Amino acid sequence: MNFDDFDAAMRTYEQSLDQKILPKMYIVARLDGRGFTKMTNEHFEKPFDERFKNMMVEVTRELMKNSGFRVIYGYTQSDEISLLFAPDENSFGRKVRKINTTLAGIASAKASLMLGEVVSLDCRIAPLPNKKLVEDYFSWRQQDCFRNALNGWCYWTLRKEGASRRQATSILAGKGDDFKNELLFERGVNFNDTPAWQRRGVGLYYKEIEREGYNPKTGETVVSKRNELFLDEDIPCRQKYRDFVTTILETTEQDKVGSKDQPEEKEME
Ligand SMILES: Nc1nc2c(ncn2[C@@H]2O[C@H](COP(=O)(O)OP(=O)(O)O)[C@@H](O)[C@H]2O)c(=O)[nH]1
Ligand SMILES: [Mg+2]
Repeated sequence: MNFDDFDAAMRTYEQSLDQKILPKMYIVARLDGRGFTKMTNEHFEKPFDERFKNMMVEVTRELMKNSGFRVIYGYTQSDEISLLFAPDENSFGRKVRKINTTLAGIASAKASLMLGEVVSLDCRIAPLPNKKLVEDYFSWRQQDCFRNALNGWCYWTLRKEGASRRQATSILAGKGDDFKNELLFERGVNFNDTPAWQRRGVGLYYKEIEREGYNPKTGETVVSKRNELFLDEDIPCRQKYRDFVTTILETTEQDKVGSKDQPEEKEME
């Protein structure tokens, strides 16, 4: 068999598990730290550490700016990151394998460099058929954030009071939000006053920002508009969060329509 035939025959096996995300499906990728319970216990304050959150923000930023995929919204809470792709993102023919491995590789490398030890994040994709499900997805992750934050605050408050792992877990088992809020309140913590990033997570998206610059040729100060990645540590919740996510998606879709009509505006981006 000549090499070309051999090559084609072998590639058939390699490509036998390849899947592509169907056209028109919205793509959301979620990365999650592997074994981060152990790693965070060793290096970070419990239940929350601003340094850990800042690290996850920097990993999100790296994925949004340097992965080669057009990501229009990044959301991070706890040890996870969700990325919403631009609807017309067709890189690598929307191959699941390429998206997962590229994103997991970049996130793992960035987090390892920041921590100074090898850590990894996995990646999975949710292809979502409509905007309502994109809203549902992000609302779901935000509700997960809220529940984990409330539970984490209770658990570590009890542990710091002297409760064992087992005792703290059994006190909280099967209890609702009211019980947990009350438990904290009795100990002088108003859960609603804890930082918003802990209860809601944080978002990153592009925003038009005006920058003042100096033109050395004319000696004038000029104002230019630039699309910059903006970190929002006070994102809304519930229905307002759903509307916020849809606005980001619809703005991207409208921009695309606008840029076809006015090609000169596209150059400004
Ligand atoms: N100490 C600390 N731990 C955190 C922080 N944010 C998230 N974590 C932990 O990260 C872990 C994430 O959960 P999960 O992905 O299910 O655990 P994994 O399978 O060990 O990665 C939980 O144990 C959280 O308590 C933080 O700010 N500080
Ligand atoms: Mg994890």
